Amino acid sequence: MVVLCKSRSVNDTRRAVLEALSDGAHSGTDLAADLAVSRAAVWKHVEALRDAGFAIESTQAGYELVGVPEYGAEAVEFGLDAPFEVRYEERTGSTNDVARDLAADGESDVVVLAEEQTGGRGRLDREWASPSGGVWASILFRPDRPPATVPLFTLAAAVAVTDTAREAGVDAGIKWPNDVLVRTTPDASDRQRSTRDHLSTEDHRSAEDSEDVRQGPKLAGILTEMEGEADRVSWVVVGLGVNVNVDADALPPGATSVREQVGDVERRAFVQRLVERFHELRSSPGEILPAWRDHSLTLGRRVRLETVDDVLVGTAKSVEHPGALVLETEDGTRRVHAGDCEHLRSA
Ligand code: BT5
Repeated sequence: MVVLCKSRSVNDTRRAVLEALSDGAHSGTDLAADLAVSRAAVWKHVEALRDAGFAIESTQAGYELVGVPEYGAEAVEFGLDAPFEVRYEERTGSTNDVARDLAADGESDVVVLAEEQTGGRGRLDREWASPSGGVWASILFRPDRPPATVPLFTLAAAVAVTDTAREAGVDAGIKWPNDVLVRTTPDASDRQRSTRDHLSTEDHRSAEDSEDVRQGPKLAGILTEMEGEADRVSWVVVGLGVNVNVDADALPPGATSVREQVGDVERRAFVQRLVERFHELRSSPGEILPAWRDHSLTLGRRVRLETVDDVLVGTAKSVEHPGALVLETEDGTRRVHAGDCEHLRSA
């Protein structure tokens, strides 16, 4: 019988060294024996980890891990309870583009992070401001599903962002389909009005529409891209942009950040939680819609929906698989699969 044995990559060994050190001090000799590599190789991996920002002391008991870097690929991978490899770029055009290139190279289950994006994209090629301090992340995976179900992953990402933001103390909720907003109170109406005053004429859509926009500032957005055939997805990239440790001044009008709402948080833990929650949801798709409905700021609201060829005003009644919004309008029930949604003051 031939046994095929996949050899361990450098990265796998580095991860194994780190994992061992997280349990306490280990001598170079023990690590070498446990991982079936030479002592020189262990030393090289320890040096590489130090270069990546891990504080590893050489004590009498052996190597001891005493500090983890604030952010970066190794930092986020360390202790991540989800099966993803993490890549990190200090500065890149768009993490979605990096992830798409990785997909073209046949890779999967990778999270691409960037400190800063110079060409961050929203839907319909809109600009996405991505200054240093935010969480700009793209998750690449290959679900064994038909392309028509992919919008469900966008909803899952919005749920994951909302849960993570709430755990950080931000009162977040979801505006259909993919915006995470901070919930507003009546007191916030002045701020909203000023937000609206900042919107461009184009953004105002209908100047003659006298209904007030009633929605909180935007904390995060999601851009899902995919490639596939009629009955099977080849790859999906879910891009998540969350304004975390960012000054509101560095963002467009109408945006907010975790810093502005509750102060700075540990980005490493934030991304880990985000990716773990997304992984939980993609592994249990049946939970996505109920969680989305629970977190929705749109359901029950009067909304204006702008689709490719129509503008609809009505009450958002429900969201149906795989993410269509059911709208009650004066002309009856309409199901909308894609478009821009604005929350209006109740009629
Ligand atoms: C989105 O588009 O909300 C999707 C944003 C996805 C960004 C992530 S970051 C990681 C990955 N790499 C990328 O290149 N993209 C993804 P949309 O719904 O079209 O909203 C875009 C609009 O939001 C813009 O036209 C601005 O009005 C506003 N906006 C731009 N930057 C913002 C920011 N940082 N925070 C809040 N609003 C912003």
